[in-house]
Amino acid sequence: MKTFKILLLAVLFVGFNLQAQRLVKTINSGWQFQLENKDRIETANIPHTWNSKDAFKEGPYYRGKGTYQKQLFIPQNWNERSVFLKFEGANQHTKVYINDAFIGEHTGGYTAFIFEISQNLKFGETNQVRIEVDNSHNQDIPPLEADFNFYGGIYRDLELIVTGKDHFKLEGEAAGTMQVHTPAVSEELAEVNFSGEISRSNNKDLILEIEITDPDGKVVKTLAPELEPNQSEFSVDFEIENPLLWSPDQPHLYKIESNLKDHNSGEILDSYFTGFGCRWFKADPDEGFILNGKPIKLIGANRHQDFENMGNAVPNEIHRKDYQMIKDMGSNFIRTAHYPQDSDVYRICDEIGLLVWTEVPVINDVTDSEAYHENAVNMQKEQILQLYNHPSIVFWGIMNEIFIRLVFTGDMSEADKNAKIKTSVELAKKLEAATKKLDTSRLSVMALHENELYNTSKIADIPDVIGWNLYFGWYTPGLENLGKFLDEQHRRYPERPLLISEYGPGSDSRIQTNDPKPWDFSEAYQLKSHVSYLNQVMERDYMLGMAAWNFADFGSSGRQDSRPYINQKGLVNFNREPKDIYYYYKARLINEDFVYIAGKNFTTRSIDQNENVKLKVFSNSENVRLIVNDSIEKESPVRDNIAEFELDLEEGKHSIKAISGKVNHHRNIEVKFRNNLIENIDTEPIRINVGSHSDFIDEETGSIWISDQAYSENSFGYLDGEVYQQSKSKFQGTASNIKVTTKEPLFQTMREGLETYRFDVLEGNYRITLLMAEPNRKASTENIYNLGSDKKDTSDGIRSFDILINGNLMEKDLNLAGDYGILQAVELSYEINTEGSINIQFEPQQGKSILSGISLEKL
Ligand code: GCB
Repeated sequence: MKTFKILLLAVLFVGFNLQAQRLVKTINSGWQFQLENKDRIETANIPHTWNSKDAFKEGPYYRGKGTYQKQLFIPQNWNERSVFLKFEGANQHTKVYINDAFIGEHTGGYTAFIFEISQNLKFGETNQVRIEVDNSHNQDIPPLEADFNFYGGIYRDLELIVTGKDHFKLEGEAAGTMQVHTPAVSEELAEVNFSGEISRSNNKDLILEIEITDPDGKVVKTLAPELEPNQSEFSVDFEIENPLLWSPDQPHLYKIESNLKDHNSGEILDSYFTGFGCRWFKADPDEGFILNGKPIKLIGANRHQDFENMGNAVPNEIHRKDYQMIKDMGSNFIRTAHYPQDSDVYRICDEIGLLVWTEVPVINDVTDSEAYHENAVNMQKEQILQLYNHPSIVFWGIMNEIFIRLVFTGDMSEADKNAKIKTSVELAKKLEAATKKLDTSRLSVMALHENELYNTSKIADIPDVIGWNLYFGWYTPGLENLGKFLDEQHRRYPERPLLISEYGPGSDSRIQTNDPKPWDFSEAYQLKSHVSYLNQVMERDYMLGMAAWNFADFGSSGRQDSRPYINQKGLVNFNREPKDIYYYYKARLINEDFVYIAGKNFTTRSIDQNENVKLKVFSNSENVRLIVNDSIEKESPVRDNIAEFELDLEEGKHSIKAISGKVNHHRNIEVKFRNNLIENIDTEPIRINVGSHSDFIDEETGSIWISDQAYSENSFGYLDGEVYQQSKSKFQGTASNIKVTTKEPLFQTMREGLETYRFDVLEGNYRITLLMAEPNRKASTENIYNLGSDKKDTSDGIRSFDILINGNLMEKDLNLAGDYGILQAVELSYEINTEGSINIQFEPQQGKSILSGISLEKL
């Protein structure tokens, strides 16, 4: 009984509070979800997408309509209040119905939107909410196409907001228009303006109370501007003396809390809360980015919002974790490519100190329709109004690589090209104008791909700042060409502030080598490329900075890299497990002592007996000391934050400790001599990544498929053939997904025209497994990101060969394409008995033989 009374009191108390303040609550759980034309109804919790799985399978992922339904009980006493439904984001066209009445719709997948639903609710009763979301391709809605997935669904929080009938305006451009401006900021004084709109229900006498707190939580100002009866807009100016400035190092945040009260009863009708910061900045074409009067090189990454197995429906904790990881890496800059992200993201960047470039998803291509242009401009308006108060945001992005589709469409007529260019330039001007109309305090920016058309069309003259997405050493040759390109742009356009908005190669933590090459997807090549880019940007004062592409691997259903359907340019994996490169950035950027022995996934080294073990240690001190097996000491100087070591190690396990400054890092590595692999075959099979200079580490079994080698006596290797290179492709091997395997890279690299592979083993019983896949993909690909892939390989590609082992015919006329299909993983195992060495022979009947891997196991 006593408990009951306490409960009742608690309920009454909460009830009273609800009456008195703005109530914001999520209604994420327990929706009945159904895809159009499907019978199945499932219970779904928001954040939700219907594409978290099918975007990672062969063929197009589902783009269409999904319906969410739910019964919602609305308390009786809300009939005196205003009730809103707020979507933080749903992709990409949304319609809302309450009790079967149409409430409203919204176009665009990346900004928030809000509907007042009070007039359609039954109070004290259960209401039926139905939401239809559609992610079908629509020529009038950006983005039209891109190298990321357009996962459909209500993938960000869904909220109910309840206010008094008189309230701060929420309807309209989503999330209201309460803005904090800082028109003039210096170390001595910040001039601040706070303005907003009030929706009034009748002629109630209202009071507005505003309280400003400083970063230490101390109230520094209280204001109570007079409100005339019927006054629906307000604007107050105030000053902060000696403001604590906002910067990535010291992200000082002030806060504003405002309450709207009934003059007669004193009841709070609505409340609004926002943070803001005091800082000033500019982009200088010669001196780079200047924040609060001091130059700051912007260094950081781009970030997509999806996550392994979740698609874009990620909880807020993941947003926080990502940005914290980016911050911990030493970054001060982030680009939320290619669209506005969850509202929490910007709050987090304000709090932890990251400067932000946020952009609208106008990417790759445009449509010359009024509706498309209007939707694009609306997205920019919504983005700016919704995010205006965040001090972290310094750039509003208006377009990304808008000519890439045009450049890569071979058969477009000159007239069509010119029309495309014209409409793109017009849209850029509209976006620029819309941006400046809403915000003159920030910089507009556009990201370009490496093509002269942006200059000749003059589209690059429109925004304040230009970001180049540059992939030298990847899509175009030569890492060292970066600096030349930048200098040339700077010379030709001396008034244009420049930054690098994207750079970086793909990498796969399963692929390890000491001899990195472009397009081998090794972590070593990723390191080489990032070091070179960092060096070239750091030595150019005029460069504002750089953002790596990408913080994390992300879903891209059209991609055929070494992990299918994933863009692998991340500094961390899709599940945020760091790659080595993440630690390199730490060494390069953070201020505290840092040391890291590279090669997290390269701990077994299969080398020749006379070869040294090559080790790289990332550090931010001048020297690194290495202690090997608790005794031997070595020291190396640090260059570009890397100390390199060559260790003469015996076969077996070794403990390595690197010491730099006050910190150390430990790693165990194991050395295996290739010459002894044959001798040790009793205990361990030999596995070879045929046709590759890299080791492949199988994540699932832990097995290592070592890089290929030429045959030498008492050892093993190929006698002939050559490394397979798909015509016109930059990829090592084939730039295609290999089906029915998780060891794609092993099958993608191969040796062609091989006639003999030999193992000088002792007599005994063995199992030989041959791995192969037919790489000749005749179907053309339309995907511009699989650049240089074998688009026009029309050769009939027939290949058939016999396989003999020690003279015994194992396969007759093996035709991989015919027998298994192209790009299909094929494993063939044979048990044999031998008196001495093993000769595997490939006798071509038609075309050339092909081989991707061999394992040899003693039985
Ligand atoms: C770009 C695009 C980005 C792609 C990236 C890539 O330039 O802006 O969306 O993901 O290249 O990896 O090709």
